[in-house]
Amino acid sequence: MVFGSRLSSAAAALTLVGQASQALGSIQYPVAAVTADNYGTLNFTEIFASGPDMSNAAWERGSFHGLTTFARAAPLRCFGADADTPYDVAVVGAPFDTATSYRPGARFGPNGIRQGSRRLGVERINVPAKIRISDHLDVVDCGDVPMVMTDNKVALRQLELANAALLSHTSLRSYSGRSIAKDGKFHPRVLTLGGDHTITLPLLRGVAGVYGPVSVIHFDSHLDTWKPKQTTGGPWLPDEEIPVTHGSYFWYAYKEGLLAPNNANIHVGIRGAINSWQDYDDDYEFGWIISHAEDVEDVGWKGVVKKIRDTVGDNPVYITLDIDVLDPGMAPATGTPEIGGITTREIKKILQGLAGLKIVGADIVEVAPDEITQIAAANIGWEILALMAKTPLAE
Ligand SMILES: [Mn+2]
Repeated sequence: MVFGSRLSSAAAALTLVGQASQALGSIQYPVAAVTADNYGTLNFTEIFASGPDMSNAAWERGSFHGLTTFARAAPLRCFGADADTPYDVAVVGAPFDTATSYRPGARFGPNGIRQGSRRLGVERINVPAKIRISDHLDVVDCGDVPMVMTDNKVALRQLELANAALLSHTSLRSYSGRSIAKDGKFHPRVLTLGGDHTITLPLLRGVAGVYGPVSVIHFDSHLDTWKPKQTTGGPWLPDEEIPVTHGSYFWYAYKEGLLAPNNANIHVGIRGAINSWQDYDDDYEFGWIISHAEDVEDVGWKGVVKKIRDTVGDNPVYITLDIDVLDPGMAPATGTPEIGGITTREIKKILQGLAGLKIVGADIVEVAPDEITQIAAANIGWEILALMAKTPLAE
């Protein structure tokens, strides 16, 4: 009997589909009017000339259709035909995960984060931050940097060159006052979507090249200042020749002089296990202050914000955020998850508390995406763009 009733409802459904097809068949479509622009985006302007706004601009910004760029930013061929088009912020993907120590998958991070950003928009209002990013910044999405998976040195060099190319431009907008860049020009900012955390090393080389050593605000459950590890047995390599990983890139950054001196760099959300207290001594020696995840409980987000601001002062600031700073209940899809993390509501409050700092660049890393994690990462990216919008890069 059950089988029989299924058959009859299937037959009814077929009839409805048939009627719908007939109805659609009576509509006259001026198909010849559909054109594609340089991005391959369909242009319905002529069809809907007197109807709803279906121009390219609206088409690209749909929340579930059109091109998937970060927060509906305009797509730009930043390394090709549009290389001379000015912008204020370039969002770019770094699909790289071959220097991770545990779970890979962050090569899928950039497009996962873009997917997670579809209900956001650079033209939408961030209510608690009281800002519309597009009122202050022209944000573009450059797509992803090609990074080979067969040789990490080559891959990281590819990213370094691409990042330097973006940073070398003059930004669309300028600010009153003197630029904080070494060459006195106003440069665009780059928000990089990772990728495992190793990518931060070539990205720091880029901003340090433009601004000099930067104060880093590092959101993570791990220190990432580990000295390069020798393999057992000889012959020993010089430290500089040991391949960089997602846990040692800050050691290289310190050795290369990319970090602001006098312990003006801060880790936030730290809680990972260590092998020896020597790791903490080394970390301090390499220029860092630590705020543990428990601080959010002990001194509240305001206390954490105060500690961050006291540490970085008026320096140029680079933000790097490992999604594992969040609790795995809110961001499970990451390389090295640690329980007892910060909540999405807390990270928003902390980031909003950094308004006015001179944010010269940022990255979000270690997203080996699932839907929950990519939505969290996307919202964090949107908050960082709002911060940039509140941050003139002038003295
Ligand atoms: Mn990390």
